[in-house]
Amino acid sequence: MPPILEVLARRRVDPPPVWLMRQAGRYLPEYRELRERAGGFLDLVCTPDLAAEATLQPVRRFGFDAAILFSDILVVPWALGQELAFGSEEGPRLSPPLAGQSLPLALFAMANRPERLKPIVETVRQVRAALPEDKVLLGFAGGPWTVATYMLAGEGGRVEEARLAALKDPFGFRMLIERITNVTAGFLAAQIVHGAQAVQIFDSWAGQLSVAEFERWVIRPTRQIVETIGHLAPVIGFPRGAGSRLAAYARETGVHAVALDEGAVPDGLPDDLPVQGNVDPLALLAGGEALDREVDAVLARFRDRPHILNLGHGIDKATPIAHVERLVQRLRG
Ligand code: 1CP
Repeated sequence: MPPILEVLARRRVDPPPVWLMRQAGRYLPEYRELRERAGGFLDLVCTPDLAAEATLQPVRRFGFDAAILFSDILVVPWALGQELAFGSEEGPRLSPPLAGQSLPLALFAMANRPERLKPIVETVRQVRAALPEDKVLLGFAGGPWTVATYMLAGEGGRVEEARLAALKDPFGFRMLIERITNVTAGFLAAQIVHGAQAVQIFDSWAGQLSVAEFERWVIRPTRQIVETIGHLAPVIGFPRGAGSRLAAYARETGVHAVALDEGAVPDGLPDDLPVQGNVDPLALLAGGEALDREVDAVLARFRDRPHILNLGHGIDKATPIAHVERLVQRLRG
């Protein structure tokens, strides 16, 4: 069995297997070349030959134990009918933003475009066919809460927009979360059926919620996804910034593993629950002895648990390739 699947089945592997969040991307010259060739990020995502190549590049270069599907969490709002643009400098944009609109009406009137996701599922098929047997293909999607924050604000980082909508119109917001949850479960099921061997749910904006909001908008929809697809393949949950609510998240969602951000500690998690993480991306950017110390500390922290080595968040695009090589070398000796 490939090492990552061993760990997800609650067995320790020594040294732990490794992959990195955002392992495909702009820090790789071969990725920049491919993106240029495709014309833009969304074109790259929707051209299966090229997206498969982007998925495989980091595994080929560094020998990571997993490939993660080259796609983005924002393709789900795109399939729900919002327009999506990835500029070359500023972050991605969804239009029109839902903030300020009547959510029940906007949702009712939105043109569903599920066919937009078909090329992405085709990428999954191609990657699995090309990937060596000892490497695992990971599918993914955004957590419904995080996806909703982008749909409301039209861009990243403005969580207040979603919190306000949820407070002012709990019924409309719940309809939005349910729509996202259903499409996400279907999309993940399609990825699994076509070759993804495990999936990760990225809830990047799960921090800074009230206790009630976290329960309602993070835990509950995640549990619903796990209930729908969790028997098909293991689910890794990544509630970034969950802090002291991490244990409740793990227990109540039923995820098979939790991905920890660089500030998270495993206190309160069951001893045999697989964990993933949590090297500080800034230590990877710094490199040298600071990186060695960080890798050693993370390995020591999770020595007694089933553990997949990863970052606490995505790789910074200024990260030198030599630093990634050093991390793998430090791990495998
Ligand atoms: O060419 C480019 O423009 C590169 C930038 C890029 C890349 C490589 C974006 C824009 N998305 C991606 C791919 C991507 N995104 C992957 C693929 C595989 C891999 O990990 O190698 C994954 C898993 C994601 C997930 C994603 N997209 C998240 C969750 C993880 C996280 O970083 O918190 C989020 C929040 C996004 C939205 C997004 N897409 C891209 C950017 C720059 C952002 C963040 C925007 C913002 O919040 O302002």
